[in-house]
Amino acid sequence: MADPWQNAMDYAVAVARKAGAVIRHALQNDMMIMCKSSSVDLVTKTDQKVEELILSSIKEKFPTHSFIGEESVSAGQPCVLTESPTWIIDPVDGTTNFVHGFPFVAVCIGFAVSKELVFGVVYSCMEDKMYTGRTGKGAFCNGEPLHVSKQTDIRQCLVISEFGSNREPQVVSKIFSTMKKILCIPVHGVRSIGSAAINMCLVASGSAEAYYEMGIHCWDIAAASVIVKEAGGVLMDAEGGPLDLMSRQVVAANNRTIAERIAKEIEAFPAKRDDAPQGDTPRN
Ligand code: LIP
Repeated sequence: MADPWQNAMDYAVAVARKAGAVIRHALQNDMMIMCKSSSVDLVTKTDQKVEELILSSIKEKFPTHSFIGEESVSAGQPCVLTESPTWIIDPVDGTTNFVHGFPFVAVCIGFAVSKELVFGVVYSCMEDKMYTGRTGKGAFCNGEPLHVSKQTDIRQCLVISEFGSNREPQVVSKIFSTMKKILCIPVHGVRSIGSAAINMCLVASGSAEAYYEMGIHCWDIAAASVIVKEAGGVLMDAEGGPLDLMSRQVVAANNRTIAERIAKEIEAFPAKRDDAPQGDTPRN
């Protein structure tokens, strides 16, 4: 059967490559850094420029589709996933890395139809790695198939997580307490790369067994979710239920045993859903 969205996915790959070139160029030049919810929640002119490039390119070809983009939502656009074909975009995943020249920065383009993710494109532009996943058709990095690790023993696992940008002491305590519990299982190690999407692609590649994060956003994880799933991995929320893109939490792992073991240790903290009305307080 013909694949109705292959054309859209090929286009997303081309747009992500173009966006990656803009990011690489910006790294060599001056970047204007700004703050969103706090002094550690960064955004740059490049984030905005790259989102604009991606949105205008896709809108030109698919004018009737819907869009959720990190910078558009930060500027007050709604963040709601409807039945309509919807592109979910993070122009620069790993903005703090980008600002510091820490070489893990990704362009993320996810695509959902009837609220189901259809494909995901994650371009790790400093490494020139193009990760793709198409529901039912596998996951790839630069054209090579991806497979998750076969490990089932949590004590033999490498786990990735992040510290996020919320510096409220109670939140930071929960992050450290969860990490401590996971380290002391003990697992082989815990890593922090600074890009949710690249973290998830590392799970899809079999380089790490699990990634979890609380406080994450839908645009950070939508595209990479397809890649993890298509590489044979699983996704869930911190209670072991199905992943809800808007819920601000994710556990991605090579299999259910490892995902559930990680989820068991997570001390969740409240975070406003992505699809909740925004109000006056900026998102973190
Ligand atoms: C970032 C993530 C990172 C996470 C941060 C933030 P951004 O995305 O990829 O892993 O810890 O909270 O969401 O803001 O660079 O697109």
